[in-house]
Amino acid sequence: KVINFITGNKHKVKEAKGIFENFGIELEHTDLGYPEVQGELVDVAKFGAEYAASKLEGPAIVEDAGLFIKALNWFPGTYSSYVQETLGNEGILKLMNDVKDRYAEFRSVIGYCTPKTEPEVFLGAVPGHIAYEERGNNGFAYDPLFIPEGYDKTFGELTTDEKNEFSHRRRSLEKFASWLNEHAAE
Ligand code: ITT
Ligand code: NA
Repeated sequence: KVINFITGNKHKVKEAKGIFENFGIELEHTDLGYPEVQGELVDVAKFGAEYAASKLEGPAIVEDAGLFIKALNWFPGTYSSYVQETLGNEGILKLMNDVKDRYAEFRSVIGYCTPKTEPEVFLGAVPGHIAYEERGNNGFAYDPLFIPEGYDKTFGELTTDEKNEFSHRRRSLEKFASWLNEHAAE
């Protein structure tokens, strides 16, 4: 099976390719620049997938992801792209200065749609903590800040393969892959 992943983020493509190898799905990448409505991850993913499927005239997935920090009322959450480009990781660390409760989670929602069907969504999350400083050069964006539960390394210090074993993206894509293998007639 070949699935088209619509994203402007090449790091996501690399991770998704590694994950799909386990499920016999081949990934094609198209950077369509789909319009992103502001809102809940699920709604963004549904809208994006529907748009992509109709544009490409074929099955497509998109992903909307974000970092949700408990002590900041789950900020940056659905604003994660904008906040990464403006405040950046240094800005997040400043907001977390003196904050003891460092609980956070990464969330990923995959939206899947075909020209003939309604969009489906698949959710994945990974719990963890915000580090006190950026650590590691692997991964991207918020990875150097995020220490997954049960580890003492950040995602920035793990290899792509290690992150792919249990990341939010692994979890959402794995749900999608299982669903596809059960349902896909195309
Ligand atoms: P597309 O929407 O084109 O797929 P994007 O980079 O805008 O790419 P998102 O809106 O899903 O992706 O992500 C929101 C922000 O969270 C953005 O700054 C991402 O770089 C960041 N992000 C997403 N997944 C991440 C991960 O696994 N590790 C670190 N940062 C991540
Ligand atoms: Na985005």
